[in-house]
Amino acid sequence: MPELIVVANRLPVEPVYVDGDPDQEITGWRLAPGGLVSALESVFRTEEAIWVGAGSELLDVDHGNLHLETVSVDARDMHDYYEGFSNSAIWPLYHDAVVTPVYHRHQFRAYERVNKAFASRVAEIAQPKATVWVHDYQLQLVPSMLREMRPDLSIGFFLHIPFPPSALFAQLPWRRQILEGLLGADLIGFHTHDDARQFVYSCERSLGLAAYEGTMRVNNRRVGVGAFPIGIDAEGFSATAATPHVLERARQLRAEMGSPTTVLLGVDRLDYTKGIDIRLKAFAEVLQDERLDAATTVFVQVAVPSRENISQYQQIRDDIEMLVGRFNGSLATFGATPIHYLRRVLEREELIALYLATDIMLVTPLRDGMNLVAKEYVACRNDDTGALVLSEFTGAAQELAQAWLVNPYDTSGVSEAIVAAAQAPDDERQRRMTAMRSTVFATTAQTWAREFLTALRTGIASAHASVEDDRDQASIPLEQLASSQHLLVCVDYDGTISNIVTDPDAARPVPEAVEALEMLRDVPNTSVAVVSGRALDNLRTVSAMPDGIHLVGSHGAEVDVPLELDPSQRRLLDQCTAAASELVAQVPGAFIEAKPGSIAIHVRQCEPKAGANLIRHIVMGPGRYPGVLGRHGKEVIELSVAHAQKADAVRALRQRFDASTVLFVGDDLTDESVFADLSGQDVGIKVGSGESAALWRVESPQDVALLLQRLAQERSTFAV
Ligand code: ADQ
Repeated sequence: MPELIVVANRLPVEPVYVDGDPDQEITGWRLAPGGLVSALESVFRTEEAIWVGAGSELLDVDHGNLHLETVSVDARDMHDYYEGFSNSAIWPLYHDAVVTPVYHRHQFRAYERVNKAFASRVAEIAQPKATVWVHDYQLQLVPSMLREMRPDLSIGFFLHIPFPPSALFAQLPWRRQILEGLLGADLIGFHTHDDARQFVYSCERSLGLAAYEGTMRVNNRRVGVGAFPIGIDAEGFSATAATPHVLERARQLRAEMGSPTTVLLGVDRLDYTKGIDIRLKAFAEVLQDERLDAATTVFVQVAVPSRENISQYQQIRDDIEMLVGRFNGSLATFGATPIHYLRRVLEREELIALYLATDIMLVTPLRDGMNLVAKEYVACRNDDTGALVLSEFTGAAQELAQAWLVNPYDTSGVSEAIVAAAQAPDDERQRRMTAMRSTVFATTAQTWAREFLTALRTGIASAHASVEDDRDQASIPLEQLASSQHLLVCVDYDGTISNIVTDPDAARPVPEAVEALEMLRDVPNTSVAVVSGRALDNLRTVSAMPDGIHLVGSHGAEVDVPLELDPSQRRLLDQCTAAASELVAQVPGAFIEAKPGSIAIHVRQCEPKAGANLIRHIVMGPGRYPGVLGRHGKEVIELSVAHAQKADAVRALRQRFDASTVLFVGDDLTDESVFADLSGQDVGIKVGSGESAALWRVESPQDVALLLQRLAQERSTFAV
């Protein structure tokens, strides 16, 4: 297994000082709080890795299987990069601009410098061909910077926060740089398909790039884009929640709250995206309207201070504390304070005891990449009790559909959901919780990391991860082809597996397409053929196809062996050639390609009008000789005396191999005869634009190569 390097803004641990005083000596290290660390921590209990994060250069610590490496950043740059560009521009922009993002050029320059410092550090320490996994919005330029320094590395990027709609992203003055920075990765992961799609749309809009089945082509490289929803260490949370002292602590907590009938809970970083103020208002409404009893209902809000140097964070903290004071002032009675507000970090066991003491968990962000708190609460409810009120605008809502889902902008809706959850019959709550628990235990932090790293290392994302463009027609049924009994793969040559070039003899196949065809050739019960309008001899020379790949030339007249004309066909061909030569001689750029059973008159190098004119004269002249078949192609007309069509050749091959299914890929008019002839489980794919009888379509020979590679990989798997 190649070396694994995780790169994140922060290190996963923080120092513990004597007496908690940062001026005193460091006595040890503990896990730093936050979503990214809590997800990855459980992964590195089993896998060794290097973790690169910002910090003092003096640091040289190992933490279990993790070796820590630091990037030292100058204090001023750190401020402009972290509080500045990362958290005052990107964070609000990516969270639907719930507060107005601010764009300062000097902050972006600091962001570039710090990203460069991270990339350089990784380039310095990474072993050849190491796997590098870059995390989150603070380091979006690292993938391309690192690729430039170390093209041998395999680079993955994961965004822990949402990706904004393309119309919103477009306001970012450095949108190109950010997209190009990310596209330096081999695989870019998001929490949801929606996020992945938004990213693809922004690449289309700002860079003119297109994605096909979760892959983008960037400077001849393939970049995978997919959805990898993060999970938690569900077993770990559940096991701690089952220990007697944690259960006892949960009972104690409830007693300390005055043994209320209903306990509600919110646990968040103190952030304006988390919707803490909304749930406070909704809760207060419920008590004011006496839908729940103020004397027997308690709402606990635990909030960890976060990014306190940024003014909006000071503002949201003030707002929340004002609301808590105001509502408690009007709703409290002696011995019953409805809102308990704790601004601090809780130890893991205390947090879990609190989850257990809670009847209704409130998770109401205005926007959240995933939200791990919702999953932690569910994982802790070993007896299937409890209820979750969850914002639709979290990644978690896409998985935990059995929660009481709410629009956090609608205070009445949130308060109604609180009442509904409080009054729901036990069996309904249990049914919902059981379903959510099975999701949380099925997709954990470990499965998330494994899926992402496997996709990065193999280049194949699971069907579940890959983004399908929902505006596209149905995706190509690759699995159906991969699992067919005997598959015959036929591809046209020019414009299908080789790019169109001016000199026909210079048309070489896309190397990845050849590799894929070779791989398919080696899979049992699979036959492969290149079916071209070119003369067989010429096709053999130009394509240089490996042995075992069948070659069909002259539109199907030559299947693996050269064509032999009878004397009358020979005479007719000579007459056509003589007549066409006279016409061609008058038009600069036109030329004749002689083939065993035909001649092709090419006009692609002619002045367009003159070319079109020449074709008309050919059609009216030798094209009308009895026994001659005229066939139009792209800027070419072909006159043949041996009347084969590509469809005849494909039919013959199908019979010869007793193929159950045919895949045919082509771009030219002459390929239409095959598309029209396909049936049943066969698949026809047209390359490029224009009318076609093919049901599926891709854009270019590079797409064809990609498709063939996928097919080869899938069919090899089926064959095992
Ligand atoms: P965060 O915005 O930090 O994460 P979240 O996913 O909820 O949000 O993770 C917070 C973590 O911190 C949880 O593990 C929680 O238990 C812990 N935590 C919160 N408050 C705490 C407290 N007072 N005491 C102790 N622990 C506390 C970012 C994105 C999310 C995404 C994660 C992971 O914003 O959308 O889910 O990364 O990708």
